[in-house]
Amino acid sequence: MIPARRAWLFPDPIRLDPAFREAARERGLGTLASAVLARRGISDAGRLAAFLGPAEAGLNDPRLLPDAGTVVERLAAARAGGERVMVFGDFDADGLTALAQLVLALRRLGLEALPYVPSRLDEGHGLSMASVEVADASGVTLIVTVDTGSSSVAEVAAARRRGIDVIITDHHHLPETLPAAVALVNPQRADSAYPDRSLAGSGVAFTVARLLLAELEGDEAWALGLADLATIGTVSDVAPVLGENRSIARLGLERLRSRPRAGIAALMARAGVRPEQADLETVGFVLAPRLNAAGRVGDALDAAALLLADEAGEADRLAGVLEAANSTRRDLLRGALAEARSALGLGGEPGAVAPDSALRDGLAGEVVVAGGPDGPALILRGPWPVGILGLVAGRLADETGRPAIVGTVVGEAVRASCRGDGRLDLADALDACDDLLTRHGGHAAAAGLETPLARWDGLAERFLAVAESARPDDGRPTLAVDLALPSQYVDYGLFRDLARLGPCGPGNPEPLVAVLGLTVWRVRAAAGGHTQLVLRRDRDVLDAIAFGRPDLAAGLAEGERVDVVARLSSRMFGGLETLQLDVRDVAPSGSHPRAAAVLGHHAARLSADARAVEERAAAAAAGGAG
Ligand SMILES: [Mn+2]
Repeated sequence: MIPARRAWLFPDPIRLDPAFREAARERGLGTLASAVLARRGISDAGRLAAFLGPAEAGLNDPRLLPDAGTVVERLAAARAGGERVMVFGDFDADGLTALAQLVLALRRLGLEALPYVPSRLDEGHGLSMASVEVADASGVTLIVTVDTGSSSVAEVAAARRRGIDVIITDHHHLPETLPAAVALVNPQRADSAYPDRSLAGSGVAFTVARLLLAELEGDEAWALGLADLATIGTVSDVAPVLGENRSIARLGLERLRSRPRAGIAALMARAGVRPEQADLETVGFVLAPRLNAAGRVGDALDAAALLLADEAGEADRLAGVLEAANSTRRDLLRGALAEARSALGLGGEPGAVAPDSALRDGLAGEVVVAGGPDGPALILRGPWPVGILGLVAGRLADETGRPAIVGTVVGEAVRASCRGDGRLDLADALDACDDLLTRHGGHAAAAGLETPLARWDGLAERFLAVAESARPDDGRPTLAVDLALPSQYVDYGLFRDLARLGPCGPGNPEPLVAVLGLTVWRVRAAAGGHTQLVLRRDRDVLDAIAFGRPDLAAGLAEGERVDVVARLSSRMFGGLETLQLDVRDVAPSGSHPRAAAVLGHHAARLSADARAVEERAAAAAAGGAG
């Protein structure tokens, strides 16, 4: 018998608002799927209508953006005066897709728009002094930032001194002192009347493009065609696919599938993805990593050029450059992970290779680990490029269920990326280390920091203490369950209902169902390290597949009683669509107290029903006799 690999988090009971329940029924959505939606904040009739209605209806009025009027006026003046405008992006996929959208929108308005992407290593985040100098030398009189700039007080002041206006469009947290920009379009502003605060940088750029096209060209519909780019940035930035972001994703996927722009089509072709099958996983695992790879190990400007390309030959050439950057990134990551795992005593992955020294870019040195292997957090630094630190930290955190800080030495300092375990709030934890840091930023799940090399050990010690105080009793990674049901309640109707929650992605994950009270009927290893299962319930069986779980084939015996957590999926079998469980974890049936409670409750109700039937039969018999 195999114990659960993860700590299953069962959903709290929820009472559905009667009007909401009624609205769901009218739209043909069952109670179980309605409960999942309600737990995700779609809990009244109005929100349900927006969720299930047409995608466009879920977009907000762009004129509600802070400083919307000023933005329109300033760009109208720029167009009238034939000004040259620089669009300053960021080097990640959110910044690059935001940049492409605004460049395309400004060009559509007849403006001359120059894209500028800073270097991750030399310029870092925020509007850079180097870009202000380039703007000045190129006769630019207006800079529009995307996905960055809210903290760039000195750089905006420097631009002003040179007679260059700056419009900031961004979604990052605002500092106390704001830059003296002409406009600061950031839904995070305390005085923002914009209804949605979860837009990514590319979502803000999309909304600004809608604003400008509507107000200056009377053609907002054209701007809606940028939704594919906004979708890539939104997913890449792990912004929740709910609310306006979900509407953007629905519009964007439609565009990606039906008429992908040249650069995206070329990227998908090289990755072997058919456009009509694109979903948010394609966006998150195929498109975003390739765009990011340019900024990590190459030149992010190549990715910007790819997004702006309108000719297939040029798009294909640039897609090749990004494909190569992506495989370099993959090799670097594999090597760094092998080194990190071995230094941490986690055991290596078979086939992992040490990174090619040519890829090291002059980096040398050994891996330094702080704290023991069983500590509350993993803290290490090694000879790795800045661009892959976040990827290494993310993998280590995923694999071990512990927060991870992964750094590299840059000059006299250590730069590091931090990824959380879903429990410890990294922003709070780093605040507690503030006096040891040169700078830090980020949010609960992901953050970055820089500290003088001499303070690294002190930082590690402090962070471990903070993490220790927040350490969970159960060290296993968690698995959030959306519904817990006796297996009899799982059917094709539930699968269809849950499919209406899509598109799924960060913040709106694929619903997971704890299917309780099954018997292993058949179990066999499948090619590629998977396990195929046939699970029996009362009257019939369910097909199931557990990807990446070869251990189940060896560890489960036929006849064993199990509970599984699974995503409901369907597959074609003999010309028929049948339900299949995409199994994420398996546990002995009833081993989780909540699973036992659900099964016990169900059994009690069944026996109460049986008793009622018996009593009715007895009463009928008695009546017949009397
Ligand atoms: Mn962003």
